[in-house]
Amino acid sequence: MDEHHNHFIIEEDHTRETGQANGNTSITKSGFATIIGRPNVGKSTLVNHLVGQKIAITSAKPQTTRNRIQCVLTEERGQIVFLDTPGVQKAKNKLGKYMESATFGALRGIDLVLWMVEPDKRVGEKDRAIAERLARETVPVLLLINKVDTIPKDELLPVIAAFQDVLDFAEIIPVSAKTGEGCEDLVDTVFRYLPYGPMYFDPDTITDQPQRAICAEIVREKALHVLEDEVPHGIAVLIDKMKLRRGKPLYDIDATIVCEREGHKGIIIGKKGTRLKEIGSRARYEMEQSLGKKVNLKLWVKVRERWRDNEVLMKNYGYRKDDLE
Ligand SMILES: Nc1nc2c(ncn2[C@@H]2O[C@H](COP(=O)(O)OP(=O)(O)OP(=O)(O)O)[C@@H](O)[C@H]2O)c(=O)[nH]1
Ligand SMILES: [Mg+2]
Repeated sequence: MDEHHNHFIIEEDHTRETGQANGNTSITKSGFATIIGRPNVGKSTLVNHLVGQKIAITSAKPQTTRNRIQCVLTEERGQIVFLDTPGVQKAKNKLGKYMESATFGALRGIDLVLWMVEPDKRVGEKDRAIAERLARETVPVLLLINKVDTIPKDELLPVIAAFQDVLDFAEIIPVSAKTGEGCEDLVDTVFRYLPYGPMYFDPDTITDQPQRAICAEIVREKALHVLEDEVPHGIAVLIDKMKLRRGKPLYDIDATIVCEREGHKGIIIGKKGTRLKEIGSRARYEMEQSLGKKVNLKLWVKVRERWRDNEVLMKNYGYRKDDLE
């Protein structure tokens, strides 16, 4: 992030023309907007909707997102880089600490914070703690009241009033990441707050996530959907092999689901392997959508006790502290 930061300092007046090569002069805006909030409020659902592609996995279970994920929205008027982050929650292990760094580190060197909340007028302690943390930020904070499709219109004003009491917001925008309501307004507003400047990424870029990481996340998402209770929270997914078959539009992918206990392994596999099969067929379908090619997916399950407190294992599974710098 630091190099971007320098970039802002160099471009003091925040105006710069681009597109001069072909004689056209167009002025673009570009910058970074971090989405932060409690688990399960809909952060990842929103970024997927905004960039028009499923990049970040989502589920009805809290703590779905574990890494910081960049999703890029490019329009003629400029480029917004959204940073999706893990939901703010008390860390219970090293993975939790890692997730915390992924979230709060995403507040450095950015242009705008989008704080997402549920449409509930009782502002809980956890949201108050987030407000206190955000009060220290110098960049503008937009409040996104998500899931407005779940409440009657007349319940919105009391929610707005309640949150206005906890922080000084640049704007408050009601949205529904599910139906898309309010999202155009949101994008217009974000652009208003971004500085003028050239785009950071090629217009074709949608995310910083490598295809391998996306495939691993797809398997984890399907495990979250298929498995009950605490089991999916102890899961990591490793892509052991991902290879395009010679001369064929087909990927051979081997992936391992890592869990924390022998008992969990049995649950994941299920009677006669039915549950693992279910995870596999759902994951394969979505990988094919994402890769635009056929996929031959083989899934394995192994136990690594307390991997969430083991930095070496965490690194292997894609949770690398160095990547968060
Ligand atoms: N009705 C409704 N449901 C939504 C909306 N946005 C998200 N959801 C649902 O809320 C749940 C959580 O969504 P996620 O996008 O995974 O939430 P998150 O904030 O990324 O959660 P973490 O990654 O755990 O922090 C999912 O079941 C979504 O389908 C919305 O606008 N309306
Ligand atoms: Mg998420």
